Amino acid sequence: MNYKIVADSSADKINITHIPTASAPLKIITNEREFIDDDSLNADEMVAYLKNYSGKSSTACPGVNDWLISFGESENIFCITISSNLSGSFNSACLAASEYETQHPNRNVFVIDSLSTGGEMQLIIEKLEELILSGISFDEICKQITEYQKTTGLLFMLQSLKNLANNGRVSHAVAKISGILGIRVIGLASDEGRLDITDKSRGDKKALASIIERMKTAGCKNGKIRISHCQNDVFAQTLKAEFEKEFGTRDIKICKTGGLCSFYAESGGIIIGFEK
Ligand code: X90
Repeated sequence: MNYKIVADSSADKINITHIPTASAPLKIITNEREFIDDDSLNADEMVAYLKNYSGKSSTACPGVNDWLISFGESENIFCITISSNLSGSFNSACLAASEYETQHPNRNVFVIDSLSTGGEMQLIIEKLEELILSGISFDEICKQITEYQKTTGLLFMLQSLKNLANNGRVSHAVAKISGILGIRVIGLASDEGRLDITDKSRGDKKALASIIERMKTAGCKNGKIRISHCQNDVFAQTLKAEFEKEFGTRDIKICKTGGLCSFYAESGGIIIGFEK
C-alpha cells in the first residue's frame, strides 16, 4: 500500500521526508501578470511588484486537474486544503477525489478541510506522516487526524489587510484600521475557518504581548509551533525565542510564506500554527 500527502500551496512549506508529497498551486492574478504558486515562484519579487501595482488583483484556487496531477498514481492519498470558508480549494479537491476514486475503484482519497492555512496545515501534514508510519489502517488514520485537528490552532499578525478586503475576505471597515502606520492586526482562525480579529496593537512590543496572551488563552502549551513570515524574519525569530521561554517548547520551525499567503498576509505579516 503506498501513501501520498498532498496540500494546496497555502501550506507554505511541507516539512516531511518519509512519505511522498505534492503541492497543488493556487494562483495570484493581476491585469498584467499571473503568478503560479509553485517552487519556481519568487514571492519577494511578487510582493515588490504588487507594491507598485495599483490595478485589480485576485487569486484562484487549484482546479480539479491541478489536484489530479498532484495525486499522481498513489493508492492512498491524504489531501489537505485551505479553509473552505475562504477558498474553493476544498470543493475542487473533493471533485478531484471522487473523479479519482471512480477511475480507480481500489484507491482512496481523504480530503481534509484544514479550516485554516499555513502552519496549521503543516502540523496536520506532519501528524499524517507520523500516523502513516505507525502502521495503522487508512480508516484509523482518517479518524485520528480528525481528532488531531481539534488540538491545533492558528494565529496571524498583519500590517495590511488591503488584499484581504479587496477580495472580500474581511470587511473594508476592519481593513481601514490596519492602514494606520505601526498598527498590527492580530487574530485567530475561527472554528468555522474564518478570520476572527481580536486585537489591534501598536508596534512589535505590544503585538508580541497580545500574541502570547492570545495563544495562552487558546490553550497553547509546549507542543509544536510553525511560523510563516512575509519579509519579517526578525520578528519571526523574536517570536521563536519568546515562545521557547513562555511555553518551553523546542519544536518551533520558521519558514517564508509562499505566494498565496504572501499575497494576503502582505509584507510584515506573520502566520503561526500551534498545538494546544
Ligand atoms: O481560492 C482562493 O483564491 C484563495 C483565497 C484565500 C483567502 C485568504 C487567505 C489568507 C491567508 C492570512 C492570515 C491567515 C488567516 C486564516 C484564517 C482561517 C493569510
